[in-house]
Amino acid sequence: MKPVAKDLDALIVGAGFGGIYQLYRLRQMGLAVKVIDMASDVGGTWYWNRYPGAMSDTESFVYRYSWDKEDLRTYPWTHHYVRQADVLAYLQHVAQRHDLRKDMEFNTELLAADWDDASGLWHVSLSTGKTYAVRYLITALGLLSKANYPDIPGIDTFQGQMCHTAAWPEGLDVTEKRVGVIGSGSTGVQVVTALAPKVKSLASFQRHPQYTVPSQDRPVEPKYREWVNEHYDEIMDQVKASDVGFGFVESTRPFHSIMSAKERDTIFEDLWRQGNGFKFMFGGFSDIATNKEANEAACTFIRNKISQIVRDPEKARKLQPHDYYARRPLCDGGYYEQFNRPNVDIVHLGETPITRVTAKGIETTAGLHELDIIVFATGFDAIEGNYNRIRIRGRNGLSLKDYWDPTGPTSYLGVAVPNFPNLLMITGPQGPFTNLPPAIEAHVDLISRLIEHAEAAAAGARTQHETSQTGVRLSTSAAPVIEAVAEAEKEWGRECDLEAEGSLFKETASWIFGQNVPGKKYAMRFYFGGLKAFYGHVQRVIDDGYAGFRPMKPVAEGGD
Ligand code: FAD
Ligand code: NA7
Repeated sequence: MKPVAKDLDALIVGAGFGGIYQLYRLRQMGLAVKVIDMASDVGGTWYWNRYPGAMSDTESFVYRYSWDKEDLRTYPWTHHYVRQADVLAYLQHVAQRHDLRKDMEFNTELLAADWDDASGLWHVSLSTGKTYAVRYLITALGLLSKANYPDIPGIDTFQGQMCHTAAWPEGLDVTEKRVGVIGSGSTGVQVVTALAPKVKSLASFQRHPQYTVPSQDRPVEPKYREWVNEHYDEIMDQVKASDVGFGFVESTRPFHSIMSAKERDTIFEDLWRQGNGFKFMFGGFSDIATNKEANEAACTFIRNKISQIVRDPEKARKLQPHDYYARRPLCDGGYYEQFNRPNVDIVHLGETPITRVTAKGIETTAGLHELDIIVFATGFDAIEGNYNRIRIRGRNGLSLKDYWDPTGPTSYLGVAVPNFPNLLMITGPQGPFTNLPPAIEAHVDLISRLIEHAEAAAAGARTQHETSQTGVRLSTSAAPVIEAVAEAEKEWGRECDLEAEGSLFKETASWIFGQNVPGKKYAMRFYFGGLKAFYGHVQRVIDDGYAGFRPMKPVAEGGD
């Protein structure tokens, strides 16, 4: 039988932070690599999410790659937080600087991928009609790339304009418009804050109120930038040796080590003035996310702030959350303040649920809100949503969707899944829950080392073959294969469970555990052990000869 020809060493799907860096690394290894993305340019999240107010909630100095030291020190950023256009420009700049676009193909969606055991290749089908046979299929699909549209009766009858924040229509004019925003997560908070001063009226349709703290964004002083530049090595080392990787030192002080309520409030007040959601949650006390009393103290502090900021007591009441402060912590540029505008209202869907959308607007049990524009800030079918829309089949035709269906999405270290050889995921399920660029770098580094090791092992096997003088054709056992073993995946799942033990995040409904989309399974979708521990796990796996992966040492004919 004629052997199947390999078109590429690796196909990388996704041109965001993950795909860009992975291309850079594999190209340095001399492999033939291509990146595809269904977008028309690089950027990923920052290509798609162009809604007014879109910005990072990680501070600028650590929301970037750490591997290009010169660029780190010379690339400009004007504010303490980067806006969507800034991150997009940065990623475009990185692609340009390293001449990466020549190996990228845009407006191209991966539709299907089938593993072929005989050739040790993935056969992929693209929306352009092209097919490729590739050794490694690397998915850099992101955690949040499949938008979640709510299923509300009558939605198709609306005669105004509707849009999701992740697909904001270019040039949409909101001035003098009556706008309804559904959703008050990170995105809802940002878009409401940005739209409120511009529109005729804004109604925020809120299912769960949110705890959010100020970002305290401000322009960057030259002296601060100088300090950052001088300390960038230490900063990036600290990020990788921390839990959440947000560029501040996490507190080791338990809430109950401070007995005075006044002193505790002073700590919260100081954090509020410094800004940043992750810092507020993890920078003052060590146990806000695990100790119920500590959590409630933070909640009370924020609720009091809402009462102080929002002048209308009825609006303030509706905006006050009463569940745990245990979703991805948010920060904002003056969110609660917007509700002091006479043109901005809050609709508490817990009290007056949406009954339907009509031609004229959104109807709740309290009546009709007439609208010109409905904005869906309703988030994403996160993590496996990005994978399940692709038909991925591993060994013996097993589909990834079916493999994940009984338990929810699982993996080994967030990068590999048993039965799916040479499928390597960047930020796959059960990867670290942290600031993402350093987590992405950890995954890209592991994937690059795995490939390097597998290629070397296969080359060794081929050399053995050629010198054996048996005249036998090269067997598939000499094709590089990277595959997680089932027990390693299970053990990693147990590790993820263990790390989330006692976390209030587990008891609070959000996309992190899959509770934002009807029908999704509640499952452990992240590793909560922190970046330092994750880097440690990865290093141990490497030091133990890629423990948890099928042996990749040079093999003899027929064996593996
Ligand atoms: P993405 O940037 O999501 O890129 C994935 C790419 O894959 C997309 O371009 C998509 O088009 C492409 N793709 C998916 N499926 C296919 C397919 N089948 N075929 C072809 N292409 C495909 N994280 C932080 O750490 N800090 C923050 O402050 C922060 N702010 C955020 C704000 C918003 C509004 C959002 C939505 C996310 C934010 N995130 C933040 C998370 C953010 O997604 C990551 O930080 C980071 O940008 C992810 O990069 P990525 O390359 O892994 O994935
Ligand atoms: P999120 O955090 O999932 O927030 C989505 C919001 O939309 C949230 O308030 C949801 O309410 C609301 N929602 C979702 N479906 C509905 C329906 N059917 N009706 C009413 N309200 C609904 O997504 P974001 O885009 O804000 O943020 C995602 C991540 O991106 C964020 O963590 C950052 O990492 C950046 P709920 O609270 O579920 O009741």
